[in-house]
Amino acid sequence: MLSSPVPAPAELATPYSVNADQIARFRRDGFIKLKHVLSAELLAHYSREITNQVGLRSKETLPLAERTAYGKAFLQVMNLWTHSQVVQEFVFSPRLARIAAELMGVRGVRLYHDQALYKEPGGGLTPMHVDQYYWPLAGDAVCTVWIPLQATPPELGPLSFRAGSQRFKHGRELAISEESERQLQAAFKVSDHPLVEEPYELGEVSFHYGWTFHRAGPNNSDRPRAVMTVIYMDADMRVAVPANPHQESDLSVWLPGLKPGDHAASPLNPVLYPVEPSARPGIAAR
Ligand SMILES: O=C(O)CCC(=O)C(=O)O
Repeated sequence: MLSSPVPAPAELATPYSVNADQIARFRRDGFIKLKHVLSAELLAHYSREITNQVGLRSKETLPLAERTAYGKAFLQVMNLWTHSQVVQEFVFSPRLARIAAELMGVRGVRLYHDQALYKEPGGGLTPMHVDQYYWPLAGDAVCTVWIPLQATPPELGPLSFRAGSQRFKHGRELAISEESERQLQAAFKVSDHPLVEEPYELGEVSFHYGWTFHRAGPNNSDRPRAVMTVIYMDADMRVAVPANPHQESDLSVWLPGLKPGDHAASPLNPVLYPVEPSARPGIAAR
């Protein structure tokens, strides 16, 4: 097992202050971008291990040209924390989990799952979608932190959002596909949810609700767009009746052993804030 050669866990535990205005903007717009959340040194350290794990665990074998729109968008590798204690330190960061809890206004958050999303050079756009289409969760207090592991200018495909669209009901039933992009582009042309599409500085991250519509442009550069994400849910979240086959699959994989109505608290869903002793890095990764 690798151990961390830098005192990174201290930075990952230090609180980052979100003020009342930022909390209000997150709840109004359904997302927020926050600068200077993580240092360049810390990102460089964890990025090495995350990239290593993506290389080891990505199951993608097809050339870009032969993949679906979803497959062209990124290499997707999930729950890396269960494979690497170094990644576990990063994913279990109390600094990040506390921001999620404060933005959503819940007393604590659990992990739903993590995922690395690497958009390869020449990789396609990420079609517009909402994440909660995929999640069998009975509540809206779910959000994702999107953490670019390098500065992300427009040509790398930064994440963009439709402001306020967490209240937009049309298109929630669409899976990530060329069709979701086409239908939602048309729907948002006649809505008042402006597209917020901006680069990310190194150290800047965003948080978005599970119901906020978002997309990302293609990677028109010659280097990968490396991104790590962590999905947080209200620590009191309950499991919903799965609404589609994706949710049935998510229930068995990310909430193993649970059924509709249960507390969403399987061994894969530790409380990350407030920090529980069992959620501290140092427990054996599987
Ligand atoms: O990274 C991307 O291209 C898409 C990310 C996304 O959809 C998400 O994190 O919810």
